[in-house]
Amino acid sequence: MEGVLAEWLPSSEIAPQRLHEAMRYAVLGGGKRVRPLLAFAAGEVTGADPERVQHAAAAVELIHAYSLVHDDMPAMDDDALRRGKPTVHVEFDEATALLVGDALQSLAFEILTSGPLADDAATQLKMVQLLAQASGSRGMAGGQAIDLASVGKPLDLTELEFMHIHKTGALIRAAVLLGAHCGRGPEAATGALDHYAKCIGLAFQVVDDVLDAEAPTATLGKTAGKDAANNKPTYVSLLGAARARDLALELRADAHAALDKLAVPADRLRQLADFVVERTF
Ligand code: GRG
Repeated sequence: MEGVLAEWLPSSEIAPQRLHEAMRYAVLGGGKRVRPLLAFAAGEVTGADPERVQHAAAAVELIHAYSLVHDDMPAMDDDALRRGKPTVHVEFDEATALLVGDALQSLAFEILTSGPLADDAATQLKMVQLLAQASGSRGMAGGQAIDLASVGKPLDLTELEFMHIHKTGALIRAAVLLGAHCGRGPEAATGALDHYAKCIGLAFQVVDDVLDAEAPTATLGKTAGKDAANNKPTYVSLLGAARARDLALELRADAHAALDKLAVPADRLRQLADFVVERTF
């Protein structure tokens, strides 16, 4: 994955050098790469060629990287540390950080349309639509808007879940579905994979809230304790850490149960659900 991303990102020796350098800084050498791993694991279920999946996975990871760059900016979460290093607007400047996000988003769609990634053009068109919807105002960007509007407000569990299904869950779901669409007959597996993806997308966020409250900055590679400092509603503020962890375990059990409906074992997807709830960073 690192090699694929490094290859798609323009060289920092090509003009505009500073923008390209900042794009590479934002994407390379950090991050758990959970979304690409999910795309590869879902692709296994539909017998997808990894040579195809790697490009779909790169597209999703670039959208994710763009979202982190913009989220860290002063107008949003205003953070100075990401993936263990200074955030893009701190290392470069705000205008560059804005452009990095813009350019990474465009590059994601360039990658998704640069060669055959599915058995037929209609399926690939569906993949482009899936990623566009997952990133847009009815997906991640919409979730972020709700998040920004909810600071200091007492959301209930349903409202919190709605926000996170969009902000975090939509792109995780897209990673799973895009990987699956690189293979044969993805629609046969889509229902079960969709349910799996929704469960782990939410579990990912529940665990993120617990880690923000409990893990040290050095382990996370980003500033810990920000949710409480910013008076943000989270699963920990609503349920307490112990019940939030129980919820993550319930969501994992639901995710595993969804995989049981598939015609193939899907071991890697199972392991990734485990990683999502057991991770410490
Ligand atoms: C700016 C349009 C726009 C959206 C931002 C994803 C997001 C929306 C903001 C990130 C803020 C945040 C902490 C969200 C919680 C879950 C999450 C996406 C955490 C970061 O993802 P990881 O842990 O990061 O997969 P790495 O660095 O490992 O890739």
